[in-house]
Amino acid sequence: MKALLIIDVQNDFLPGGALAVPRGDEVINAVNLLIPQYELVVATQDWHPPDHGSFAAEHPRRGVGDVVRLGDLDQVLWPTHCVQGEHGAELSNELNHADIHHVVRKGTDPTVDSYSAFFDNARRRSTGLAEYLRSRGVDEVHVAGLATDYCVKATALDAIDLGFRVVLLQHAVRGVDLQPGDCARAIEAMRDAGVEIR
Ligand code: VGL
Ligand code: ZN
Repeated sequence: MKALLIIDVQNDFLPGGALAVPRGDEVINAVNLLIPQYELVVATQDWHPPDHGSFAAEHPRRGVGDVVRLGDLDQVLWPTHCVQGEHGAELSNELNHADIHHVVRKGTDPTVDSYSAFFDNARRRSTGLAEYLRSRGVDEVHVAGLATDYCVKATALDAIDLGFRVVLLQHAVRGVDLQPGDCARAIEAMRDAGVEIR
């Protein structure tokens, strides 16, 4: 049984948002066309407290794109985005919400970022998504959404580690490309790990 994972199609990652992914809006129509092809559809929401440690505003003398230490991990600093309860954190209202069965929220701990839908970046806590999927007989996940080089990549790699078959739906993802080539490298890393690029 396969499930569709729709990663972070939230206002702040779309044009006009705080952390707009270039051409991020192009995934909306692609995802809406995919949804009816799946019996189980899960969406994720990046869901940060206002003082999240990934926000440049929390680090005096540092700016967006700088890398700092957060806990024991390297952390890219982002503009303030996807703050819990704010418009930027809402799933796009152009998405077909009626057929999304479950929503996973991540990034709630201010001391660690959480790119993957399964675990925080330090792997201290699970979101419960793997258990949710397994309890419904899911053995294959198809990944779409934003951003290819961050949350999509982390989710696909964790899904492989957790033993799922994983397909990246290339036409339905877009990435940040902070450094040119990041998205291409992310796709190669997913392919090398055993993700089917489709
Ligand atoms: C994401 C950067 C910061 C993502 C989330 O959804 O890929 N990227 N927070
Ligand atoms: Zn975030």
